[in-house]
Amino acid sequence: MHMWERLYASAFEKVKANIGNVRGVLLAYNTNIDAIKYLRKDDLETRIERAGKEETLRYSDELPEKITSVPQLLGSILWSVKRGKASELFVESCSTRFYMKRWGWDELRMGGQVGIMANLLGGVYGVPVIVHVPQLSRLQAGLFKEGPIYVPGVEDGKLRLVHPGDFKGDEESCIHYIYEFPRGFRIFDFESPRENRFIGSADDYNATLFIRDEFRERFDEIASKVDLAIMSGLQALTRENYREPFETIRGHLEVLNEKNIPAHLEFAFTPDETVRNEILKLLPEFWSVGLNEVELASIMEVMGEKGLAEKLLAKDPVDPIAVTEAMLRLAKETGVRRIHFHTYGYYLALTDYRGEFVRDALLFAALAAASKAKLGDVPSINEVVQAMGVPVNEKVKPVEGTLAEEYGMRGGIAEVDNYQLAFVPTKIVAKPKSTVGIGDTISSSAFVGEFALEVSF
Ligand code: 8BR
Ligand code: 8BR
Ligand code: GLC
Repeated sequence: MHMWERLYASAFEKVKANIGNVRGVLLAYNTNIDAIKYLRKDDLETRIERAGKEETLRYSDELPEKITSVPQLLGSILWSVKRGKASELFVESCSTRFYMKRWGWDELRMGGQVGIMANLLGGVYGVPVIVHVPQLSRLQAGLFKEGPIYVPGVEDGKLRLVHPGDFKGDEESCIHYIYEFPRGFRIFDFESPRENRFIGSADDYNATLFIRDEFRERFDEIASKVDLAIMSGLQALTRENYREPFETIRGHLEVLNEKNIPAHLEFAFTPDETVRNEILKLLPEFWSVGLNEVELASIMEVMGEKGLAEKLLAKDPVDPIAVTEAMLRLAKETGVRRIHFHTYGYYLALTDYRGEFVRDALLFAALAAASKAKLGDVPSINEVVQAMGVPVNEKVKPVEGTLAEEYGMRGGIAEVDNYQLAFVPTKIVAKPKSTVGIGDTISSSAFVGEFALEVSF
């Protein structure tokens, strides 16, 4: 059998056997509802004509900062389609929110890094999770899977953990409208080079990183129930509003570090450069960080590494030497102990510790990602096994060759500048159902999978 197929099979068995060792994972901060609409050419064209084609097309050249009108919404969708690139903007105007609501959706799905990871870790892997849900409406509660998924509440001065479905109360719904399009989607003279989505978020809580009282007042108690933490949701903050949430997060990280609880930051594209810089300053408090090529390039930019940033975006598949150099720069600058990079076709992890379990956790994550791409959701651990049938991406052969030549990599593991570099070629689903949330699936499976294997040693 092909070496990678063998490694895939054994990694899956090992992670599956050990994932139950994890006592609990804290997930904070962003949870929302994703209303997914699969775009149709005729429908979109008619809407653009009606809203005013000329004005709409202007926004397809340059994204607005936020959405305050229907032409801005439709133009931003076109911006994504034209480039095959993801983008996410806050929708401020009520009339545009109402327009999106009437336009409708094909599917309601759990959204936000926290929500997606909660359903995967708690609902599929059976790992207990405590989740931060800024607003828990009945609609939001209904999207949580069964399983050891908990939200904290305070009753008679006591902290109580309940499944979101048992939460008494009905708060607001934070809805993100996800407009998905396939590779080759044609509209007017444009054709999308790859599948992707545009997100318009009608959400007044996650965008400003609203943090619930239970998490402000009882964080110590909450943290004492977990082994690991994953944080995300800092991406929509701006230079005007980041200060207060950052202070709270810094406090949370202090508590986690005092208790020796490794915290992972799931990076997401952060358009505001000031906020990106502040995240960089916060990274030394994290054990681990997860990101893709666009996100790594955006960090290299604020670190003054423009040349590296350009190299990261120049080739497909992404040049692994540029990635490794960028990861080394980031690790040395911040002291973060683990950097997990994912891109279309392969993942890399740079760690200041060694062991095959790092690579094995990446392999497990790639199976979960293929399942998520194929079905839009990971329904059960059995579906993760099914992904074993998806072929390993042949296009990354040269990537593996380059790593072997440059760093003497063998079996996906090399030693680089006193760090371990782990590599895996991923399985790519030819016709994915949707693209949203695959990154979260990859990062959480790898981080928690790695810990499960490590503690079993
Ligand atoms: P991928 O689809 O390959 O991930 O790259 C598309 C990238 O577009 C996203 O990763 C993200 O970096 C970027 N993006 C997002 Br999301 N929002 C954006 C925005 N408001 N402006 C410009 N780029 C954005
Ligand atoms: P981000 O949204 O954070 O960029 O994560 C997306 C990741 O999903 C990519 O890095 C890639 O590894 C993975 N992915 C994509 Br996009 N399409 C996939 C597919 N069809 N099959 C498997 N993985 C995919
Ligand atoms: C962002 C979006 C959310 C989506 C998630 C997927 O957090 O706001 O709607 O579910 O990304 O990664």
